[in-house]
Amino acid sequence: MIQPTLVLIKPDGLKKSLTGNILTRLSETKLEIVAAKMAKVTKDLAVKHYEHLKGKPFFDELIRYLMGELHDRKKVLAMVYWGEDAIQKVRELAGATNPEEANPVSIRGQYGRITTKGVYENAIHASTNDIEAEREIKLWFEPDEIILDLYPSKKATITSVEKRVWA
Ligand code: DAT
Ligand code: MG
Repeated sequence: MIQPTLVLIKPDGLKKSLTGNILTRLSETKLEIVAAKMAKVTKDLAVKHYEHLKGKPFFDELIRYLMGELHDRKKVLAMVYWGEDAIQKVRELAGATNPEEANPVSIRGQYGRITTKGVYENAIHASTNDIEAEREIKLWFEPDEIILDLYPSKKATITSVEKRVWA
């Protein structure tokens, strides 16, 4: 099945200069990158991204981790990979959630660690299924930031929106 998946290189991956290595590993999949940007992660975005983990003992620390507060890198590299079995291919390369249980040659097995506060710092996020991928892609990207029309979109006239423009 041809499908998209959301990939994030999380702040620990950026801080450890792993971007190139991780992108090289992901290129083994021969999937296409159809969207990419460096994104500042607000608390609201981090909480929405990990909303399925609300209530877990590590939740607050996980939000701080995704916001870059543990790594002095307040950003993530957000990308949409697209192609045949994209979700499973990227998950396989990423490895298990717990870096200690991940295959040692997977990205998380190679680069992940468990912090003293108990959060799995595992360098990369990858969607687990189609429903999650759609929710996450729509959370991180606007339709015009993606090269393909992945999901139905509509034209909207937005008035009185305040935003920064070049001075
Ligand atoms: P995944 O990122 O493999 O999809 P998830 O969605 O269950 O896993 O969890 C999101 C992140 O939360 C995960 O990448 C690391 C952290 N995490 C999950 N379970 C954890 C646990 N039991 N202890 C510490 N951190 C955990
Ligand atoms: Mg997940």
